[in-house]
Amino acid sequence: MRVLLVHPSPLMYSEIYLRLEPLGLERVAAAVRAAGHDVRLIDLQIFRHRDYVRELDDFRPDAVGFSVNYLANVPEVIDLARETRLRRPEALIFAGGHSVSFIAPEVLDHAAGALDCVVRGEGEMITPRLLEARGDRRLETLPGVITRHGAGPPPTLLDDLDRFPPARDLTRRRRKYFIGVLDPCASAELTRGCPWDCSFCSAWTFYSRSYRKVSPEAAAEDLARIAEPNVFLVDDVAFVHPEHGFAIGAEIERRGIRKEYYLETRCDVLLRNREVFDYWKRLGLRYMFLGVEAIDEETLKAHRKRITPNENLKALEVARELDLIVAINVIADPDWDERRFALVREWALSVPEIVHLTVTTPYPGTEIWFTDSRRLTSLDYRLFDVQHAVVPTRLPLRRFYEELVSTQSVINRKHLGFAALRGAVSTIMPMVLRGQTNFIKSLWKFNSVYNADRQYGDHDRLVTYAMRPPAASGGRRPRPADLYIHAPSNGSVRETRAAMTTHTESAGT
Ligand code: B12
Ligand code: SF4
Repeated sequence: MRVLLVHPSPLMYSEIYLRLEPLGLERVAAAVRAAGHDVRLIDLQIFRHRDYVRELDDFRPDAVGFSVNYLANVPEVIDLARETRLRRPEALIFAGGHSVSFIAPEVLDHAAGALDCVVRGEGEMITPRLLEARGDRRLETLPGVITRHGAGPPPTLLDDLDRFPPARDLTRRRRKYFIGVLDPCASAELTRGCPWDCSFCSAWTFYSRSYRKVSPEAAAEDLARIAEPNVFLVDDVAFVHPEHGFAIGAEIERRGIRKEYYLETRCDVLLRNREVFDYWKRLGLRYMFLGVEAIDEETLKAHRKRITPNENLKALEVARELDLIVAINVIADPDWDERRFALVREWALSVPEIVHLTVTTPYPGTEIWFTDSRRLTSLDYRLFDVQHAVVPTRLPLRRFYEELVSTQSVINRKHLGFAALRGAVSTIMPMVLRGQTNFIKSLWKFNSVYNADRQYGDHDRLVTYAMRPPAASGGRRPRPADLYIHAPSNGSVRETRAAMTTHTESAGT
């Protein structure tokens, strides 16, 4: 069967800093290809809609699958599915991925028949079975599959992450993938899931709080296959188990793999497992992203981050000692006033790290989607991108965006100002000489993307597909299991317990 897999366009507020390969879709593609199908993949972060239409006409797929990891992409994917139905009426058209897993019935309703089904959860095991069942009227008997007529049993977790290494050969124009100065940059996965349970996050609910590891041999084998000199590690929290990081490192050394790496982790994990990060520094670790989220105790508790401001500060010191380029995230609450923005600006300028601001956003799949009693001010999927306020702001909305943008631009100037750029010339010049210009182009985009008028104006756009607000919960916290997408497997429960034992010792909870 001819199968076309599609990744939607980038969200404009992230395109300045990065553009990364659709790793999840590449893994689904690998599984589908292993089942004997002819597979193509098109990434609309790079290609245009007209390229997609051309691909439909040339390749004439029997099945088309869309990846919907991001809520903000929902309207685009529904429109693409409708267009696809017109051009390929007999094709099996489906969607899968992180966000759509939490809102499958409403997306099927919006699509009004343009989507045959939504696949909840991990796609590797179920997609080949779904293709086999094409034409069967009872697709919804398959695990994780939802149609307008019913839903199959909950999806199960992939028992072995070593299977189906990403089909990177299917992504075209790979030189377009980059993150900051890591240009070009590939992506890889060493672990999947997160054992913590922050109230604003859906990474743990999607994977039912499981935590699984790729074997050191398979991880190194995958890295060895990567042609790019730089690698973004997509793990939610890198090196929760230091011995796993050391074992992969040993394989990397044995094979003589030399790359530069970017990873994301928690401050307490860095404090506890400093040696493994130190070791990876020697292997090529260059960038680290730390989810600090808040600078005061009360907000950290509200996020259930299970860490103190003091631990966060200590972790920043450790990262500085390791001489890594560190970016940190702080969550701006719509309740912030001018004084609070000023405080954060002052703090951000006082630390050498790159501070990134996102806006508190209750998402389907998170606990705050149910508990945040504040009324949603928008049901436009496109605004749920952590750069817009979708609950009432204390400041007038426009003023809120002015404060947000001015805080972001002060921080941006600190890192990308003339003096900072002069220091980066030695990094940039070789890239330019190699024709790698993603990073250099991104330097001039800030003002056109982060712009209070534009962000405020986004609220006036016509809403064709409105989100379904959460059922009234009276502000009650839902049971974790009610948020989970997958039915946890025995192996994954064992792994999670092991991860949590280490975590509990450190957090004292
Ligand atoms: C890596 C990552 C990124 C990369 C994205 C790379 C890319 N192009 O896809 C970068 C750094 C660019 C990124 C950016 C952002 N991200 Co992000 N990201 C992640 C992260 C940590 C891992 C995703 C990943 O690669 N996993 C590994 C692969 C193998 O899994 P996967 O993609 O989920 O795919 C599997 C399944 O979902 C499914 N599947 C996926 N596609 C399809 C398609 C079909 C047809 C089928 C059947 C199945 C299927 O099968 C795959 C294999 O099992 C997730 C958290 C998480 N754990 O999921 C957050 C996450 C997805 N990101 C999130 C957010 C908020 C963002 C940003 C908006 C943040 C910002 N500050 O701007 C931006 C927006 C990016 C954009 N669209 O332009 C949120 C999503 C929120 C939401 N509900 O929309 C998440 C859940 C993080 C969180 N803690 O809440 N992100
Ligand atoms: S530690 Fe990170 S990935 Fe895990 S639940 Fe918290 S925010 Fe999400």
